Amino acid sequence: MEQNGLKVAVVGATGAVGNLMIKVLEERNFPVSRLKLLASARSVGKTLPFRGVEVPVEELVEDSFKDVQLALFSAGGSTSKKFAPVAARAGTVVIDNSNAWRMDKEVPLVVPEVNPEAALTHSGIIANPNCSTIQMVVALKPIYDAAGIRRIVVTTFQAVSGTGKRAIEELKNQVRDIMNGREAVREIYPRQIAFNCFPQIGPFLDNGFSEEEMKMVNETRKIFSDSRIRVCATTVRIPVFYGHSESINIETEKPVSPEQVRRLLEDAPGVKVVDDLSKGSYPVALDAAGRDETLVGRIRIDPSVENGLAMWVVADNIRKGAATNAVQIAEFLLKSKRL
Ligand code: 25A
Ligand code: L14
Repeated sequence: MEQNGLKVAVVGATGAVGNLMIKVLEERNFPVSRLKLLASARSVGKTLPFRGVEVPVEELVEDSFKDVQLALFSAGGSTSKKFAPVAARAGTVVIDNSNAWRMDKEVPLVVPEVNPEAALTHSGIIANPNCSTIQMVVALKPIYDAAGIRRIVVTTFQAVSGTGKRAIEELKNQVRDIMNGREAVREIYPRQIAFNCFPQIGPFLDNGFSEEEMKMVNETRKIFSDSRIRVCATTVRIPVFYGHSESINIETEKPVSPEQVRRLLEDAPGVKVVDDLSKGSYPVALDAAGRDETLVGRIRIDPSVENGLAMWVVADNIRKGAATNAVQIAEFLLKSKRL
């Protein structure tokens, strides 16, 4: 590890996202002088590899953050609620993947391709948005800037990895059990996930929407700093391991053609246009899995409204939707000499 790098902690290191954070720090050559891996007491005794060295997992406790300059959190909302302020008080910059701090007025909610400068206003904690929101705003930002967006209607098709390791196991086990004539066991999800899909991600709220759907509404407004943008989301769980897909319809302020949108997106950071129907090309979850770009295809006119556009947006929900976005925020802080 580099002498003059940063001392970095990953909280929730043994989880689906935490594990990938370690890998992304390695892949992107983030300057790390020492890596500290934190999880619950359950994981003490495990080690995880970083740059060819096995690093032991330590229990997360109040004084875990001494001398730690940067902490990437992905251990669930209640752990973040409790420990992110503890870390911030110790002088650590926290980039948090949970839902705990996203809508807090003091906490910036950052997607580097969309609102990087918001990160500079932090007072110790920066929030990473929800995976479904991130890929949507990455794809819509260039259109928002060029033509304005009044309204978004989005339906998601979400992979199980967003829920964590135990959900990945649940899909595997159910598929295996059903194919062997056994009954599927259900622990994490409200319905059988193997060979099924259901329109519920998180608990339902009094307004009839799920928590995940309202995250997409509120986070989009905060990231675009636009309280007037209207968003209606339906979030659906499908039996896919990695990669969220989204069907998105937007209403722009000024007219913009699918050709213009394709050109805008071809020049946009973090986006790859995969949209050539003559070759049968459009993006799918299996193509997005393991990559950091947001893939966009099926760009077409929505003839049901004035200035309507429809598109299909796919990304790896635990890379761009979580780990990669968090590391990119840290890279931006470094480049801005704020780390
Ligand atoms: O709903 P939330 O709160 O917003 O949660 C969102 C995320 O938190 C995790 C889960 O991710 C999910 O994506 N999570 C939710 N409920 C959990 C629970 N009861 C939970 N994690 C543990 N227990 P994940 O499972 O992919 O990774 C989560 C990471 O966070 C660490 N972590 C959890 N609680 C912590 C904590 N770290 C510090 N303090 C805490 N209080 C977690 O480490 C992991 O790194 P771990 O040591 O608890 O888990 C190591 C392995 O244990 C398995 N496991 C998970 N839950 C249980 C379990 N084993 C037995 N009993 C369980 N209830 C996991 O498979 C993991 O491999
Ligand atoms: O708010 O279960 O970041 O797929 C994103 C993934 C909530 C859970 C968040 C899932 C999580 C969701």
